[in-house]
Amino acid sequence: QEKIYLKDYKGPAFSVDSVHLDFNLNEDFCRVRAKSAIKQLTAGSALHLNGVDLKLIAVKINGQELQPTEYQVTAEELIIPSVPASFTLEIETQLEPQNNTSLEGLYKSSGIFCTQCEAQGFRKITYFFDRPDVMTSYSVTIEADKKKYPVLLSNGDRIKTEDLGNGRHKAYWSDPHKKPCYLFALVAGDLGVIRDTFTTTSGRKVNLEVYASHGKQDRCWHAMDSLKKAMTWDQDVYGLEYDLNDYMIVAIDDFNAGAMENKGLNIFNSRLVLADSSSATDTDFHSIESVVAHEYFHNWTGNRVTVANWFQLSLKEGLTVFRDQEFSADMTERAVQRIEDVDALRAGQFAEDAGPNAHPVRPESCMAVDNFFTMTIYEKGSELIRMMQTIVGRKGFRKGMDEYFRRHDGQAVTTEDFAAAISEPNGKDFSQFKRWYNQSGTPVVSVLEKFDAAAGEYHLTLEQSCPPTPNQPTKEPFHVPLMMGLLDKNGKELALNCEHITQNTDGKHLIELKDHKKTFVFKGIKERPVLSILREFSAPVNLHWEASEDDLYFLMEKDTDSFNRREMAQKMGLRVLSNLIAKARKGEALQVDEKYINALSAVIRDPNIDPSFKAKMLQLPSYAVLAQVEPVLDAEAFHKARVTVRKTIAKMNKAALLETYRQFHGVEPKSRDTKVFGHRQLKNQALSYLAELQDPEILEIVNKQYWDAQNMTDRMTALTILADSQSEYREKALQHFHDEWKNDSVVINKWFTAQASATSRPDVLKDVMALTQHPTFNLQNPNNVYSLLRAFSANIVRFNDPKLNVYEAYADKILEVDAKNPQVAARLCSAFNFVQKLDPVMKDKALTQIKRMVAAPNLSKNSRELLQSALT
Ligand code: HT7
Ligand code: ZN
Repeated sequence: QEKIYLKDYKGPAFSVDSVHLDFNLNEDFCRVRAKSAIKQLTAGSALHLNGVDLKLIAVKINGQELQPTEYQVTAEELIIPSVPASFTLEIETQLEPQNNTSLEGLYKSSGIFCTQCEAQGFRKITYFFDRPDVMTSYSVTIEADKKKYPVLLSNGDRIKTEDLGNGRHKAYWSDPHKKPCYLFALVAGDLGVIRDTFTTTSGRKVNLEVYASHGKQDRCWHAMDSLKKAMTWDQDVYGLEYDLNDYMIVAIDDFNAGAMENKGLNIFNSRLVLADSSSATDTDFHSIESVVAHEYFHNWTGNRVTVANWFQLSLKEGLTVFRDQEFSADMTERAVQRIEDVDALRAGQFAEDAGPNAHPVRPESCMAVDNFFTMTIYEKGSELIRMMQTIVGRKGFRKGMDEYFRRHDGQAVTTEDFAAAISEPNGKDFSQFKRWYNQSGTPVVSVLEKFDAAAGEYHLTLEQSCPPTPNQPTKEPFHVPLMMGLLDKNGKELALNCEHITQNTDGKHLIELKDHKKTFVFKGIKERPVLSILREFSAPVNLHWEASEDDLYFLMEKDTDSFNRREMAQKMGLRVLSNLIAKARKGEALQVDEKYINALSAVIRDPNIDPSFKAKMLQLPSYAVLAQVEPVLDAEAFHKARVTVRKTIAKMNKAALLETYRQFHGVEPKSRDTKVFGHRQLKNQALSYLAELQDPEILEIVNKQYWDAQNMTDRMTALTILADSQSEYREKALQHFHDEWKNDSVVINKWFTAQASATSRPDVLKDVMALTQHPTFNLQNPNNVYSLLRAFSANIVRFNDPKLNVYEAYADKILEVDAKNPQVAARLCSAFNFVQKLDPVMKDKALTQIKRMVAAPNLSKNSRELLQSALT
């Protein structure tokens, strides 16, 4: 299949001053008339317009209809070899949105017409320059049946609505801001709405509207509150105001991703809008707040300044993820937010960077542009922005952001442009730093320490390397900002007397490692200090540091950097688990290290640790992390080791865990305060530890929590525990949840996930396959697919169970989904990223299935690209 390359990128040969789109929506077809004012930028260019799955009705240039001999239609283009220097182009196409299962372009979801144009969906609406560097002014008219589609929305300003007198009506919209076509949006349907207003710093009154299906309006207020918080934050932190009179959010049930930042008209997956305490967990509320903010922040980082081509996707996504992470940190607890973000980065992005689909943050090539929407582009991209901020300090970063908008507002630009805007006003040289954009793989930083008591010197040697990744066998050294400190034996920060240490404007001490290897000498150190390095996870690297156990336990207790306290707990957890995994693989008995249990027990019993932070301290390293650090992905051994540790902790701390549970259970069950959220998290974690004991008395508490729950967090915690048990309470609770929520397209997904995520039940494959046939499951609904099939693939223990034939069943499902919706199928393919980590028998089974899928005659290029690389 054909690849596209960044090196082949050429600027557009035409510009479009304006486009008018006229939609005539009907039940069995939709007519689109597009009228564009076009100018040649490169004289004599043939006109190549992108278009896929379109029925072309007519083409006119300057009002004259073209004869079929005057143009050419291919599977992906409309080509007009000869056009004037400046002209009006009219194109009429016909679509069938009701049969569009790919959920890109114009499609129907639960009776509502809606669009998804990023990355290349606009070409399924009309023939156009479907590339982000062609920015145009849009006006739109939408005509539809008035009763069935009373709400007609598009981008920008609402001009008027006309009653056409024949049961149909027509809405007129005009967007004053130039935009690329991927930000175009249309919604037509019968929707409920909630309204509010927001007045910007400079006095613009903005009408805020959140649309959802009728009866769901009450669940939209959290999204509305989140939007107002985001608007305030962007003004306060970056001085950025909203620039239109209306801001609309529409919740849609069938949506490939989370949400879409279309100018003035965000379209959201319903699961990221709808929430109240009986239907949504604390985590759902948190995700909604952060995604609503993310899409809002795109208005400046993505829409006002957009990408020159899709290879630059991280320019907007990495930057906007960074902005939403910082927003969340300000709305909640900074350290806890950072821990969550780094956990997600490690579990997902580090795995991606170590697997067959590793790619740079600014990739060089691809087969399917949609495959660019990865954790590397988003989450690693965000880490790159964070490192820039760490290097220049917050004030310096704000100066750089101001400069970025001053230089590039209204333009389509590159990651190079961004780096220049941040570095130049701060007098920094980012030429080496930019390697982070071009080189894939997670760098390793090795730490070697030496204390010279006689000289009063502490020597810190840092050496960096980066494992080979696809097409990149060797790497140049990165510019790595390492935030650090040295502690005395009481945990006090020592003054750092080292010529290479810098202090950024936020007062943080930094080593900027640029060499392959370098020793940093700290003078005036009287006693052996304890090193705390990579504070706040200041760079996305793997640290190889053979610190002594004593130092790790010391830092766990005393480090002034909260992130590192938890990090040391993880490090110790990994050492203990690796040891047990090795034993389990040899069939030896498992005994958990006493010191480790004592350290975690001390955390459980310490009343001075903040509850939400305590919950993070008590988490064991995830299966996803184990799969990366262990030489072999041995699901059974992982499970044995992890369960043994959890059980031992529970056994040794049964009374203390019960006390924690009782202290916080039932307190302010409806509150959404961050503090209460933390209390609930801790007491539910205590319960899940206790459940490892499988005591009837504990299962009774779990069951009672299920039935008495006054919020979804408590209910789901109990259901998840029961779903993974052989308890007599299991079936009744699952049945009840199903009966309660079977008609709720958002909530029922939790029921699928609870069953697909069970690690201890041997029957999960059977359960999952039976659920794919369940009347509430629809293989064409992405949320159903993700919450059942993708959740199952994330269940590393059962997905890689050697006793089950999982890979074959899963491959069948990928093929089935791929035939309808390639984007969703491609997201399922990442389950095979660990293939090189499997033992020979399992690897062979996985490769057999991958080969079978690649050989399937009509496999989409999305899935093909991801699977093929797993074979090389
Ligand atoms: N910019 C949006 C990405 C997106 C998307 C990508 C591929 C397929 C469907 C999609 N829907 C939305 C979301 C964001 O990052 O803000
Ligand atoms: Zn985004």
